Amino acid sequence: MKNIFEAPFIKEMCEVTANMYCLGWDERNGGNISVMLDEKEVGEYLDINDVIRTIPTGFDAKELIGKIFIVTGTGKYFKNVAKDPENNLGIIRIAEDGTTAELLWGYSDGGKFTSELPAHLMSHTVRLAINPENRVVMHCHPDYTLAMTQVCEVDERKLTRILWKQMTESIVVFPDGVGMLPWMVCGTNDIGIATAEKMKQYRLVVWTLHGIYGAGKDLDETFGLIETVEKAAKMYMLTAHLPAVNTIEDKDLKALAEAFGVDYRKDFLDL
Ligand code: 2HA
Ligand code: ZN
Repeated sequence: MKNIFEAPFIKEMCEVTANMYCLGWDERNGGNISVMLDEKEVGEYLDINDVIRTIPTGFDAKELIGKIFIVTGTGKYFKNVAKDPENNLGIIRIAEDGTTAELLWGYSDGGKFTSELPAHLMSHTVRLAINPENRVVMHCHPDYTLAMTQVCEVDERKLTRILWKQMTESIVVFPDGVGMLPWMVCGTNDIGIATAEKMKQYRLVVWTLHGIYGAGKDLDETFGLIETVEKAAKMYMLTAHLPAVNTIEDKDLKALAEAFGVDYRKDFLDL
């Protein structure tokens, strides 16, 4: 058996949580990440038949039965993941009943997965149906994205248009736009269902006065999506109170999307 602390999936989780903490996106126990792992790869580091304990998830994830995920722990701090991955992370498999998680590694102090597991697993299910390569769901609390939700209406067309117009990269990176939910109680099946519903159209979903969800094929892609939204939100919050002298017009957004060959939300432009 190989040393699990050397496994790429553990090292990447340590790196990404440290980066997110340093960017200020994950204060205290804020944020959570889940990554679907390849059973064969996990089997090089763990006896996947050895279940440490079982933990009810509180909902039915029948489309994900048998799938293995590495998930950040509830109440755990991103700041601490790299120095103690075995306590702050867990590797779980969705059991045959669809409603139980089998712990294969981690949560070593008796803990469990993030309270946002419903939003994660429901989002995985939806994104996998759209793109079988999807592996990652990531949630965090980036400053400017959050600030924007204080001053922008809960209107994803309006939000996306503002973000697209802040900088050239935006429409190229997230041509599918950004979904937006009104403020809701977090950690519930309801917010999980609402997020997954948005994930049918978007890889990015903003939670008003809370944070953002991103989904992608790997940690880099997902982090990059959120990073680009946050950069655009920052440009907006730095300049919204000043007269805009130079702006990207709708015809420019169309030209950009066409130049980069991205399939964008045409109904989000006024042409
Ligand atoms: O895990 O961010 O949304 C802490 C949170 C809850
Ligand atoms: Zn949160």
